[in-house]
Amino acid sequence: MVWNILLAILPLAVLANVEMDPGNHWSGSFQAQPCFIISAELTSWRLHLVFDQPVTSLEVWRADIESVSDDKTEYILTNKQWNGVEHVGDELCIDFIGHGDEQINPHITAFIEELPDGGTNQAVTQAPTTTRSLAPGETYPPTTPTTPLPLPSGEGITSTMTIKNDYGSRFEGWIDFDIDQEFLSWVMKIHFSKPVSAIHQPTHANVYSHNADGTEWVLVGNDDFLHMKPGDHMQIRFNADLASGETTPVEASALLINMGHDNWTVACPPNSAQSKYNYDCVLMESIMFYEAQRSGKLPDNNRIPWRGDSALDDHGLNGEDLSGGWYDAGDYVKFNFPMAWATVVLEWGLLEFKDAYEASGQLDWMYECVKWPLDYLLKCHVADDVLYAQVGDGGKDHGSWGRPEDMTMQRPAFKIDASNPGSDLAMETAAAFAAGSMVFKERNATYAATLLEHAKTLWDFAIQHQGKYSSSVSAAAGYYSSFNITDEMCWGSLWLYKATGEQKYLDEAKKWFDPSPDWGMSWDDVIIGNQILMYNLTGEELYKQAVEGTFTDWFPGGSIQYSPKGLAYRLQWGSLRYASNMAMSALMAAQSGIHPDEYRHWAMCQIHYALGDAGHSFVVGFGENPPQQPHHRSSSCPNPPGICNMNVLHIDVPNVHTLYGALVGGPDGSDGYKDSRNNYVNNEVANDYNAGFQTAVAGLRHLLLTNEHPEQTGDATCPYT
Ligand SMILES: *[C@@H]1O[C@H](CO)[C@@H](O)[C@H](O)[C@H]1NC(C)=O
Ligand SMILES: *[C@@H]1O[C@H](CO)[C@@H](O)[C@H](O)[C@H]1NC(C)=O
Ligand SMILES: *[C@@H]1O[C@H](CO)[C@@H](O)[C@H](O)[C@H]1NC(C)=O
Ligand SMILES: *[C@@H]1O[C@H](CO)[C@@H](O)[C@H](O)[C@H]1NC(C)=O
Ligand SMILES: [Ca+2]
Repeated sequence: MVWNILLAILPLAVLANVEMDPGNHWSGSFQAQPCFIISAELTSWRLHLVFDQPVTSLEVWRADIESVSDDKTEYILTNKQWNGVEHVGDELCIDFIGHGDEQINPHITAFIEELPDGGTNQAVTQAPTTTRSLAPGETYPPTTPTTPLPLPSGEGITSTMTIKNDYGSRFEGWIDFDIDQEFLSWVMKIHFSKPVSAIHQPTHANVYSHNADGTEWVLVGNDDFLHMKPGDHMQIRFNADLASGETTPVEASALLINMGHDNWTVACPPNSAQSKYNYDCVLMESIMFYEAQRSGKLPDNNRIPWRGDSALDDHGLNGEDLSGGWYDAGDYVKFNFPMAWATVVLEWGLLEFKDAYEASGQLDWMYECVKWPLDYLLKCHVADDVLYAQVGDGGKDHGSWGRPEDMTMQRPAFKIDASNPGSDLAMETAAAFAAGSMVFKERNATYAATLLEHAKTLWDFAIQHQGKYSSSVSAAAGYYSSFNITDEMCWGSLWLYKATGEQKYLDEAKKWFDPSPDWGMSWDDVIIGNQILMYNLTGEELYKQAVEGTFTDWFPGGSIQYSPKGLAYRLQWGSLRYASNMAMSALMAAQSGIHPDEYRHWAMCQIHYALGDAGHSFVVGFGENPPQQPHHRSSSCPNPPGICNMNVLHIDVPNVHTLYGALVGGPDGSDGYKDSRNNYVNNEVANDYNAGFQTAVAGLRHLLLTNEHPEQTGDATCPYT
């Protein structure tokens, strides 16, 4: 059912009026969605809904109900934690369902206290529309295509229709279901004994499609019964017209199909090396995690059955094609800074530990893994000194929950250029290209040459126009604000030097080199990476001392806190990411002969903590008792066309699809961890979380091949002391 919303405002009116079309309500209930264009910066808000008749209860998901007037004509809603901050120009839409004691169709006025004049409404300039504007990221089925799309045939619950009112050529039917399993979103197939030409206003559902003769109809459940448990009962009521010339009696049988099940599983390759953890499996799954993050047109060999093409229309300010790349984390913004960083770190692993990818059977997949972001980053480099930095708006994106394939929100693109520089981003991207040119040198020389060419021009751009990208791209500042360009200036130059051997790059790197102990390797901090590369490329003792200084600080006895079970705990947000990045760095340092036994042993313990040493796995789909509810939109969504919206975030059920290979954020400093989807501090996943982790696992796999793994050479006891 599409429902109409009519939004009107008088020229001098101070309130946004939201009027309901009579088609938008059913017995005792109605739906509405006021939308506001934000005209002042907000950090929190209170939304008033004023009705001209009592509304006995209200269901709302994107706000909390703070208070209700005694006569139930005014509700005050307050923001959720995640949508309190709204910027000028943002659109804020709040869906709700109201219930009354009887037939109800109220006139509604909505205003936000903090906005001048209560807020004006974007839709005021539009004529009344026949479809409601969707909440960002939310989708509704198209209007009744005549050929039903293929649906998962799966078993379901069957029932038959009872005719409650018989009008001859028209009837009111009720269908009851006793729920015997946990449902997350559903579709219903109804088979009528005579052709039906229309179904009107089904309760709790929308008409999705029907076959040509009108004997098979498909309804898609709406929010009302999104989540059901064994013992629940659901009744669907609707009016239907029989095809012309037909009259009752008519019978119908119905099948209710749970869209919240996905039986897809991936089998691990055998643990041929017989190590404590099956690294081959982790490598395979981690690469699959990156495949699940893909934006754009998916290739024919896509291995993630629940992902499809998405965001094909991503484009730059002059229409440049910016489709492709990876979605950042549990969301759908493409943040190039961490994306480029993750690409370099994965490439570094492929360069250094290629034998590991080969032995695990993942080498071809790994080349495709790094080529995916490289192809996108090349598209972003539209001119020598113009580089796109981001596609998508963090505020809009994070305020919605749904599938990327269904996204309807605007996805603006942001760039850096000579007058709005970003040397950190340009250098990180140059590093990704330079490392990529080495990765692809033998496999595809043309591609490698293209990458190197772009690396060089970006490096020039970064040198000539210095500045922080997040000062130029405010859209990125709230999410991936850059602290300091110094380290990326060195890092980009070192990768250019490694790729070309040209002295000018090494000279430049030395200007920016920082020998102090690194806070912790991450998308914004590559100081330890510089120390390792600098030592490896020059062999000079002072750089080795810098590496040692960093690890002295990180090893037990240094300044880093350790959890009781031995995790080097840097920060609450993504604790495993810092530990894994430093483990990766320690393995790289060991490759250059810096305390190989100790560094490898320490690194192994950090990685094994994530793989299961802490009592369970922190890698989705891997090992013992892994996370089931990563904070990740696409894997949490029911199968289409089942609805997926913000409610899914808060329902305590496992993600519908297994996000194989994703490393979740990790525990707190006392090894505490809660596997909950709305726990984005400990249970989000991200491209940058997996990169150092995957490279470290490749490093450990490499060591097994060269007989240098701690399990082979000596002490493999964890925690490391
Ligand atoms: C999926 O799994 C459920 C529960 O384990 C099972 O009943 C059903 O037959 C499976 N469906 C398919 C299509 O394999
Ligand atoms: C090399 O890469 C380019 C760019 O992706 C591609 O078009 C071409 O087919 C590749 N060539 C080979 C031999 O794989
Ligand atoms: C950036 O880092 C360098 C050393 O790496 C330091 O000298 C400089 O003060 C830092 N700048 C800021 C703004 O923190
Ligand atoms: C640099 O790293 C390579 C491995 O990539 C290693 O073979 C070489 O010995 C290292 N050089 C130094 C000076 O550590
Ligand atoms: Ca930095």
